[in-house]
Amino acid sequence: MRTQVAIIGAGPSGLLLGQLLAKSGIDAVVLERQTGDYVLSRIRAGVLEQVSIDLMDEAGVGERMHKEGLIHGGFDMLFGGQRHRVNMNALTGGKNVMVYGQTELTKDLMDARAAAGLPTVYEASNVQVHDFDTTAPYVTYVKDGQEQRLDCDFIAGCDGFHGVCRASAPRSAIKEFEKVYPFGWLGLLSDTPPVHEELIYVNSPRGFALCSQRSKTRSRYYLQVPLTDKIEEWTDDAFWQELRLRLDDEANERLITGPSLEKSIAPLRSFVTEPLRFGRMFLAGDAGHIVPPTGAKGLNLAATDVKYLFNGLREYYEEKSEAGIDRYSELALARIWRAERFSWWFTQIMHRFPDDGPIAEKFQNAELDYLMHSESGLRTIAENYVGLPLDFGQQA
Ligand code: FAS
Ligand code: PHB
Repeated sequence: MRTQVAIIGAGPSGLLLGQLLAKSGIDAVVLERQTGDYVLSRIRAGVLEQVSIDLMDEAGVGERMHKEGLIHGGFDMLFGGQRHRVNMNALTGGKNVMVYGQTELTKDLMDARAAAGLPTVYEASNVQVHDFDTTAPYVTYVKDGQEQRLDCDFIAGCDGFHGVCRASAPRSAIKEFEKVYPFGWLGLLSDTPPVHEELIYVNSPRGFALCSQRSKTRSRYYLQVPLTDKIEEWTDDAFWQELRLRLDDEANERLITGPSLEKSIAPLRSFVTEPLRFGRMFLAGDAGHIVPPTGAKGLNLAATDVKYLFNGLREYYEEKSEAGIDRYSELALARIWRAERFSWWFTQIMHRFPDDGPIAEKFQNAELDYLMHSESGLRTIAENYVGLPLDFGQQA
């Protein structure tokens, strides 16, 4: 079998890239090791930047997102028993974010790909990437017990943090930067109405909490927990009880609890691979970087990687120019590092780091106090949270 672009991974990165390529008449085959249902069962991101919303529209899959997504002009930060609203809309000249679950976004992309009859091989096992340092790369995989080969012009490594593509890059050519945080996020999804119209980020003496949502009837909550915690130790009642201890009276009065639809603990890390290109193989999304979810950047960074990569591939096929693919890594990494920094910084000010001693808590309180009473402090949070412009920092 032959195609122009072999896409490894049917998560948001792979499916969005496949959709954009298809709309430009560029052939791609998506190889995914899991089933589609398994991919949809993973509960992850919830907040879209305008850049991601625009990309979904460019890919022609934005209809349900606009119908069901919730526009948020701000969010609350709760610490020291005080609630402060970050009015993103006012601080960024009218920008907002949209609450629309990654599961829904992935489903929209999956459905569009299937409706267009575009090739996706689910349950493709033992995917291997070959000769990506030549102009004739290829991919091998096993499907229904049969070894298959897919010849291509390019390989898009959209296979996430544990994928095969980054692992196949020559060690001498790759640099990895990593910071692992001394805690995880325990997430719970429930069919209960959200506790507030917008999100609430909490820094309480017992640790971080986040009150998020998926719709007017479905909520998503997170608690900072020690890395040693096991999900089976957390009953629903224990979760709700701990959440209540971290919220203020107003939220506690409004909180409606209910059975969990999903509960999981995710570790937090900052991770970046440099470069993101190895000959004819490119890394995009979690395959190339990971952010702590505090800044709601993971999915949005994946989307902008895909935008840069799609632009480069389209330029290659339409204008026979390699300028775009040559610049992919540099362009994507500039945006990635800005989002990594914001996600690290927002994690630092909103979580408890008991090992850093009491003075660290004093610094944190002083920083939060300053930020909430300074328009430029609030603006720095707002402009990073809504997402920096795609051309941020580029020469005028
Ligand atoms: P993904 O990991 O989503 O997709 C990669 C795909 O490649 C998967 O379907 C995988 O099965 C497949 N694959 C892997 N290896 C393969 C192989 N060898 N062959 C074929 N296929 C292979 N981001 C936020 O913004 N907010 C959040 O709250 C948030 N929570 C998260 C919680 C968890 C537990 C995790 C892991 C991530 C979370 N993220 C969050 C980040 C997440 O949303 C990612 O940024 C997003 O899934 C990135 O999408 P992809 O790059 O497509 O990677
Ligand atoms: C979510 O709704 O899953 C979510 C929202 C904002 C974050 C992280 C996760 O910062």
